[in-house]
Amino acid sequence: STDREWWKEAVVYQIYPQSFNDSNGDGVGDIPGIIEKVDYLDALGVDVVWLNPVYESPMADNGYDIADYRSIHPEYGTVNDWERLLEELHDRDIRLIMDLVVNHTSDEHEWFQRSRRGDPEYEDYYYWREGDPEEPPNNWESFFGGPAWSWDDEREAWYLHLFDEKQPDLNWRNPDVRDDIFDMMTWWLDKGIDGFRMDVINLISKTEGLPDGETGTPTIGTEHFADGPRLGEYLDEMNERVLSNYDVMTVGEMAGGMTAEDAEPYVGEDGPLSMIIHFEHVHADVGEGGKWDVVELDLDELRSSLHDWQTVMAEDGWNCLYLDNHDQPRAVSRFGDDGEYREESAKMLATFLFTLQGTPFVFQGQEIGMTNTTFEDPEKVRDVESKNFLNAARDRGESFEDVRPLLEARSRDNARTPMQWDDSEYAGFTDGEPWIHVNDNYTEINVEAARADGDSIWQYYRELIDLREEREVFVYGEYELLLPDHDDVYAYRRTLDEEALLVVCNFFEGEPTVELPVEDANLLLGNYPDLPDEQNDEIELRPYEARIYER
Ligand code: ISL
Ligand code: CA
Repeated sequence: STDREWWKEAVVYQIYPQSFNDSNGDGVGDIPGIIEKVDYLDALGVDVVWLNPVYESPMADNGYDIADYRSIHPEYGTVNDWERLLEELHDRDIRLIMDLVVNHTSDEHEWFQRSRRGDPEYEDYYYWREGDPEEPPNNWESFFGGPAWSWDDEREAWYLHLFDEKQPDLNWRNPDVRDDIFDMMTWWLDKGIDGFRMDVINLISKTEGLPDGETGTPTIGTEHFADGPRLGEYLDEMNERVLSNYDVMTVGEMAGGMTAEDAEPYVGEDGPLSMIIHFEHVHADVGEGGKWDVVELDLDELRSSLHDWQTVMAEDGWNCLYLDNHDQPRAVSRFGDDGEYREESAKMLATFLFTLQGTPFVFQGQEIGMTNTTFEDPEKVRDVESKNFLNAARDRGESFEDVRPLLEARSRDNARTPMQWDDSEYAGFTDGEPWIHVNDNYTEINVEAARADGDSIWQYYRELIDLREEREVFVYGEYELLLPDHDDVYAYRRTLDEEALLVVCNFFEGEPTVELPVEDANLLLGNYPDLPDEQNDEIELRPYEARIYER
């Protein structure tokens, strides 16, 4: 809906701390490294930083396995460093939202340690099941492959983990668990943060009795742990006891197949969440077999998903607009062209990201068109999900070379190679040996080069950020789909009182001609330097061309 809120007008920049900037040469990005770059964020013009987890962690899943919610991972710095970061951001009017990971903890968290010992205060903090150590309690699968249960020798029982075995699921049915989580959230909010991005928040309620799931789906059991029966109740309680006491932005990540219609109760005026990270549109190049089933981009699927979210959220709710994040391959490589048309297609994707209704999220490196990487050697693979996938393939008798194209298309490591700052060794990310390889293209694709070039992707992002700040129609304008069935082009109108925008994006290399009412309109921004000299309602689009007209 179009009620005014600061977070609707904001542009969010996502920082993956491990890969952003290393200040001390140990090869791992850190908080002092981020502080060195706050002026960079200010120059880009973003309003909010979403920081991926920086809490103490054994790093089985790069920080999504938290051992202590109230401390900073030593490799990233100290609580003092974190406080300095918050201050430096706030000094520049940039807000900070933290990652809230409360579907699970690390198995090294004190709660789990005490739970596995059978400490009466904590014994019910997780999902434990006794039984035959050879046979898991049900057939649920982990999102990272393999069974969702592991046997614990100490407690002599099974425990549930929807992700890695080092990420046991918290039992939200236990009111003490909720009390502890809500206290922890309050503790962070009282430090002055501006909100949370909530990790897989729709997995916190499971079907009573934990029944077997239907077989033949990519992650067996999903219907029993995604959008579970008490999800709404838990989120409302969180809102009432914690969130409603602050003016915050809350972004809920919802795994599984959440649709706009499903999302409605959680967002909107009285909902606990400002917006939802869903996965519908990023499935437009995913086949029925799930993530590793790589298919060609289906523009119709991408468009109809986004169109649906645009329409439903306009009534009540708000959209989170993203193409890239730390779990997704680079958008320019999957939805654009990371070869000949890298610049054009990255700008086209940015055009549509910034002109739909919602809050745009930019993932580090996206603003310079960073691309997917290559894995010449299995030793280069870092991510737990990719490693499991590779091991499972090998167990089936496939070789590394067999699955290498899939890793290069889909591994989460594609998003996690170091930020490319300049063309010096290791792209200026570190003076040491980076924890993950740097993409070979850093000599060409880097921040320094992009800022020096007046026509770069980086400058284009700057312009979009400025335009969005200057013209309310970008934020609050009503959305209306045009050319609904076009095979190659996504076009729409945005209107707010007297202001109107018309956006047209060519998603492919072809050069279609489309008919749109632009004769009396001005070209506000486009991704080709030269303007077409003759303006009428027939537009001949060039490869990956994007235009924003205003009337
Ligand atoms: O990334 C995925 C598939 O490649 C998803 O299954 C992903 O794991 C899911 O979207 C949840 O993601 C979030 O929670 C995970 C963590 O590994 C991700 O980095 C995080 O974004 C578990 O905490
Ligand atoms: Ca470091």
